[in-house]
Amino acid sequence: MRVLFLEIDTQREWAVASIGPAYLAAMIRRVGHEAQVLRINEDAPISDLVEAVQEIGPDLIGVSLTSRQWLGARRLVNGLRETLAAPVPVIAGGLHATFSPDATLAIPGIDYVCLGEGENAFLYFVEALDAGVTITDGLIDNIQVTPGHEHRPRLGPPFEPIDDLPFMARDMLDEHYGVVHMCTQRGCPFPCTYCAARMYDELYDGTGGPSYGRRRSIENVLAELDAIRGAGELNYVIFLDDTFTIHHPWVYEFCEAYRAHGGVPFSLHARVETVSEKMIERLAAAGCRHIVYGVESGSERLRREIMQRPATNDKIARIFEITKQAGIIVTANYMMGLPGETIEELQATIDLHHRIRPDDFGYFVFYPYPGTALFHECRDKGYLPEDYLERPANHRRSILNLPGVTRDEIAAMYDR
Ligand code: B12
Ligand code: SF4
Repeated sequence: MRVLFLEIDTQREWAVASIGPAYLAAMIRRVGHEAQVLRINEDAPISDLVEAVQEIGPDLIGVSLTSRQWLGARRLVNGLRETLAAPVPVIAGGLHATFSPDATLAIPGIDYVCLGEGENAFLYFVEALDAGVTITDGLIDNIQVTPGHEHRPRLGPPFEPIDDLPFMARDMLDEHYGVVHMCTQRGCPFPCTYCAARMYDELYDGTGGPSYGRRRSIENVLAELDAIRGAGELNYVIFLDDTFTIHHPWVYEFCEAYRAHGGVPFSLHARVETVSEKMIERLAAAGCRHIVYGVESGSERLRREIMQRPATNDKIARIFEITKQAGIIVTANYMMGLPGETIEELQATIDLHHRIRPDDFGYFVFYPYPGTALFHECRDKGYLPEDYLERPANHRRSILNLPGVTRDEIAAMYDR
């Protein structure tokens, strides 16, 4: 089978495309299928897509969806289906498709949805299509064909052992100058109420089977780095893991082994509660040059009561200090416009920012991602507009009707 993955670029083209397809491509290539990726902007003319698809001639199209990509994907896939004389089957997967499967399947042009982890499901699916089998609901774990709760598929167990996953197909990403992206784990054990990433953990918790959260062995991670080095340049590693600094014995052992293995500079994401002075020292010695922390808000109340992130401002300030002293560049990520947030609390975020003085920061207006606890709260309390799926998710403009702050107030604070 010749499989084409569509990468829908939204406001900007990210340096790395979706990671999921890079794993899926590696998985199906192992048994002889072909895979490639086509990047297309959400606003591209349909004719560009049609032309490219006709040239490539895929037997199957796969599209990985975040909530940001969903509207663009809908337009493009829909247009493709209307234009092509001989339709190519299309399957969608990823976090948005997993938590909005019915809306995704309702798009004319999307024929199948993959819920949850994709490696096994996609392999069986491709093999079945290749064998000429008609895919129906219930035939393949994780694969849904017809919209509706009653058609929800059984979830197969997460792929085990995780070390047996093939390394990502790096030609599916957009890596240059030896700057590479790595995943050492799947899942995150924390309960942040706004986070879509952790919802896979919860999805699999409900199956009674093995948990989604697991980590590769250090040898396996180093073997992937060796393979990259063997194939070209390796100058910087960006660890994409949600929270790299969990499982402390693993992290300490990794720091030793990584340093002994060449210690290429690297960056990672962390939560302040998961690091200590000792850990920062070890990470710095191993080559860590940059840490991104989720600070989210300057209001301890909001973090504790609404976000389930109980760290204090003092703790955050201390960890920022330690990180900077270790010579590590530090980025803070913030959110604004959460349910229950007041104008004073928005101001508290700016105040905390001035106190911790990160080297860099990212700031995003809160968007309620389907599946999350705050999505349900916003829907139940009437903050979520009926047509939320029709409204683009973007960084600046809230889609919510909140009681405490208006959209304009949030946008003004965003601009400040
Ligand atoms: C790395 C990363 C990025 C990278 C790469 C993006 C990507 N989609 O992989 C970059 C830097 C580009 C990025 C950007 C952004 N990201 Co980001 N990112 C992540 C992160 C931390 C890890 C993703 C990852 O490596 N996963 C590992 C792979 C193996 O898992 P996976 O993607 O789920 O794929 C598996 C299955 O979903 C399935 N699958 C996936 N695609 C497909 C397709 C088919 C056809 C099939 C069959 C199956 C399938 O099979 C895969 C293998 O098991 C996740 C958090 C997370 N843990 O998911 C957030 C996350 C995906 N990002 C998120 C967001 C919001 C953003 C941004 C908007 C930034 C921001 N403001 O927060 C932008 C928007 C990007 C976009 N184009 O839409 C949200 C998305 C929530 C949602 N419902 O949409 C997440 C979940 C984090 C969160 N806030 O909760 N991100
Ligand atoms: S720590 Fe980060 S990845 Fe984990 S649940 Fe919270 S926001 Fe999500």
